Amino acid sequence: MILSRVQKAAKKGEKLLAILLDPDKSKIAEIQEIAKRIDTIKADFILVGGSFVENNLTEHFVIKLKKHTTLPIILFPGDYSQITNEADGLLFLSLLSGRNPEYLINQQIKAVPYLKNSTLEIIPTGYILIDGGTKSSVLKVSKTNPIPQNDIELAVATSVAGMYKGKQLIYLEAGSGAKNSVNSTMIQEVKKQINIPLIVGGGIKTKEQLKNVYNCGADVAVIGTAFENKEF
Ligand code: 1GP
Repeated sequence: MILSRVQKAAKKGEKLLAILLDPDKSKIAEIQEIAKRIDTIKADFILVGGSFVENNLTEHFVIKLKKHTTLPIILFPGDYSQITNEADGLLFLSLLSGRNPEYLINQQIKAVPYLKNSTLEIIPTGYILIDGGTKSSVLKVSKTNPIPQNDIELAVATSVAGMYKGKQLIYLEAGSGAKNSVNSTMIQEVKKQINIPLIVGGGIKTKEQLKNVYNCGADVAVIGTAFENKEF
């Protein structure tokens, strides 16, 4: 089970790496090579999703990817229509930093018919957008404001509220391709105040940054763009 693996690792202080693949950007013809590279860097999970993915592409992508990897494939959908039972798990996201009901509850309701008979492991996740210095896709699609990097108090309160609401994971997200990843103080302070695993992603471009994110308290780091650009 994916969540229990993350929980156990977090307890032991073992750091996990997830590679994010966007079916809209990754070429299906290159999946074998992509899966090989993921193996080489010893990732623990593959996240699949994006803000704009055309219909059925996610399912097609996951089916192909499964042929070349044994790693758990976790959906990270920008929209309920990206849900496919071909994956292993689903980050059931609520965009807690935003005040748009569509991404707080409406998308989740729309997902239910897709999940009723599904075997996906559904993982309730508090998704918190932090200002990464660029207009992220999440910001554009959700039409919500990110939490400023210096508002540590708000990031902490939002994360703790997410935990009290029953989320099993908190995901601090600077946005794909962010100029600035989530700052060290914010990661440290959020980590101190929650007792559920913490995921951090967005704008992690170097091994040093990755190490720092782990040292500050992230249990799982997510890398998308830098992997895509073969910088990892
Ligand atoms: C985005 O956190 C992920 O949702 C990964 O971001 O593409 O910047 O690595 P990057």
